[in-house]
Amino acid sequence: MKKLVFATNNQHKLDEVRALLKEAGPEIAERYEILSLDDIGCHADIPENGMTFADNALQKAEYVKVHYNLDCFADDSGLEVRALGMEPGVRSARYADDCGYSHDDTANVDKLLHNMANVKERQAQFRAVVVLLMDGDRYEFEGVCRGEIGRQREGSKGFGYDPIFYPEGHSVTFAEMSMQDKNLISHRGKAVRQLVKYLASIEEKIV
Ligand code: ITT
Repeated sequence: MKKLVFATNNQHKLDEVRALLKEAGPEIAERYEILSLDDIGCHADIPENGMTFADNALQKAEYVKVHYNLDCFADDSGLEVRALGMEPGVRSARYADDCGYSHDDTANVDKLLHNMANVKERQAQFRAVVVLLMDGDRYEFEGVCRGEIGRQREGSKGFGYDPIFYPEGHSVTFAEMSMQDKNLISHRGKAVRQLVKYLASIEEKIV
């Protein structure tokens, strides 16, 4: 079984990605073991100060590669709101902290709802960029999920901005959906399915 580290401190991301790999079928799930940062004894607050999602995902993956010499991947993601000039974007996790240090989902959602209070145009999208560093090569996969920002929180599942995000064509928020239903349409689901497809193609070459 090949070990692949997912360089994240976010347990929700880890759960979503493990579910996506499991759904991909036994030929993938039985060939790859997804390790968390905890599993490899990494408790660092990995720096992510890039200008783009791709920069940050690479920074996180490279940290693991450099310090642990293990094949790994990382996800950097966030919410882009059209009326706010695509903010909070790469600052999504630390939106409510002007200094950009603390990560507080409740404060982030409060700030976004406040900034959108008088805004009619509610279009937004989640974006996820996944960078894989494996066998000396680097690969990048991206997923976008369009939708709208609600006027109040609905639902209690998921994390981050899930309670205020209505994916296009749905009348419920991500926080009202099961993880499986969210994964079918989400930014991360789209990016990780490409990653899985790539991992499957390598196995096809080896077998
Ligand atoms: P790691 O860096 O350790 O992976 P993180 O939560 O800090 O975990 P990011 O730096 O990529 O992750 O920030 C992503 C933020 O964007 C996240 O904290 C949420 O606020 C928001 N976000 C991303 N994907 C989301 C999703 O599927 N649902 C809700 N909010 C999401």
